[in-house]
Amino acid sequence: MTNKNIMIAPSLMCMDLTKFSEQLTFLDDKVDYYHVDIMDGHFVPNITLSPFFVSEVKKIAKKPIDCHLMVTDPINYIDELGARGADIISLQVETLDGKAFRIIDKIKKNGMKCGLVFNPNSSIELAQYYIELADIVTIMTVDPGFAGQPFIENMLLKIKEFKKYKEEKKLKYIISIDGGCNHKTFSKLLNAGAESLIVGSSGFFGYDSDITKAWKIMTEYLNTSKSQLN
Ligand code: S6P
Ligand code: MG
Repeated sequence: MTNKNIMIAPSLMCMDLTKFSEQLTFLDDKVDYYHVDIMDGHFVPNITLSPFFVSEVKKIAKKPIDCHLMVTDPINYIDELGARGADIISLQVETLDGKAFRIIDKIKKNGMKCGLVFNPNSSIELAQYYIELADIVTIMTVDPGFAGQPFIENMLLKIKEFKKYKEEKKLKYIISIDGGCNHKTFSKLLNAGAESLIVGSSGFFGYDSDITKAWKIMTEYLNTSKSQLN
């Protein structure tokens, strides 16, 4: 079954920070949740948003905030992000060997939901004993670390695999996609089984510097893709 009720999560590292308040106020009654990339310069060679940024978003946003942790040691971030208003913490599965259950438990004890993120070459088996604990599973369709990278077409097969696994095991996770979600990929992503799209610079924020226009352009593309679903 393909998904017409696709969720949208703007990637805030791609927003215009000179229009922080204006853009968040515009988005808040339209999006499903916010995606906040937190990097440490070790797990990926970049540094972007921070726990402080999360608390600034929280002053305006009513929609949930999902923090995508691209950090070597995620456990150090959980308490602070919880205190600053994060609603979901998404962990890279590559950072969890030997500590997955402890970290997920900590996230849930802080009253947050837990997401799991898979790098392009990480397979579902990496998390097979704890994936049932995930509320959201995010499939990276670019290597993590930077916005505006080319979409990896092979990931369409992986999305189908995660969809099949979810159905077979009767799991609850939402299938979310991070990287290159735009008019060139919307139809393919929806057909493969994507349920939530993280939209950044190659699509939404890149369509127009005026966020009202950018939103209109994106929703028109999305509506066309939905109407063409197999
Ligand atoms: C990448 C990061 C992403 C980007 C997003 C940008 O490491 O996890 O969340 O912000 O992919 O989207 P786009 O359209 O520029 O690829
Ligand atoms: Mg991300």
